[in-house]
Amino acid sequence: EIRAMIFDLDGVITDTAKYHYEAWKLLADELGLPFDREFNEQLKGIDRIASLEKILSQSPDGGQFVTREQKQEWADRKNANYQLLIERVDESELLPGIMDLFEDLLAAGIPIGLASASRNARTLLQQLKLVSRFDVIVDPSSVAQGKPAPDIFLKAAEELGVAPHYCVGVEDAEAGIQAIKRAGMFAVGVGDADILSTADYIVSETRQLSLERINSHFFK
Ligand code: B16
Ligand code: MG
Repeated sequence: EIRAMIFDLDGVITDTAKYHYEAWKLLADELGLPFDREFNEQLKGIDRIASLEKILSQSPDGGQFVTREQKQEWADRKNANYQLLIERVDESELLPGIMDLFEDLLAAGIPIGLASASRNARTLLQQLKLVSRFDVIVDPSSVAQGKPAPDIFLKAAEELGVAPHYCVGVEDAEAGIQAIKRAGMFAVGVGDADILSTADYIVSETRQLSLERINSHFFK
């Protein structure tokens, strides 16, 4: 049976992908680099510096001569853009169905973990008034490798004290589904079935998430 559920943040609990997009777009424009919504898809679930490196790889020299200090400065600039954009996020930006799912998990006694790559995750949960709902919030800077490596999901399971095969991971990004599968967990994908094809169960929108339905697919 399901003994824990571990959630991604951006794209699952709230739609911050649009703010990440705008913040990167501002930086990319300043640097004269191409960047559009399609390219932004590749950055979902990917940490800040790795995202920057993907954007820089679009420059004529592939960004190979950019120093580590310069990368840090640009990444900081993107984050400053992002923090301004998320300043006014509140409970109204919680994605549909999430609160109901949390209520059902609470009623069923199933603990909830957060496995977000975002260093802004705790701030966002505070603004969404959700911090107390989580039994565990993994600090992404505490794990060696970002998604698609399984580290952050494994850390969440360990902190919850639940073996991975009793855990369900919920993700909107391809890299995130890979991380869940590599952790040996049941993967629920939210979004495009073609992109998330390796998930064990896929819904197109958060409003379709229900504990009952996930349960009926769990390692079926
Ligand atoms: P930050 P998730 C990820 O969050 C985002 O999907 C990704 O686009 C972002 O670059 C990453 O967090 C790092 O975020 O710059 O705020 O530390 O989907 O894993 O919740
Ligand atoms: Mg995500």
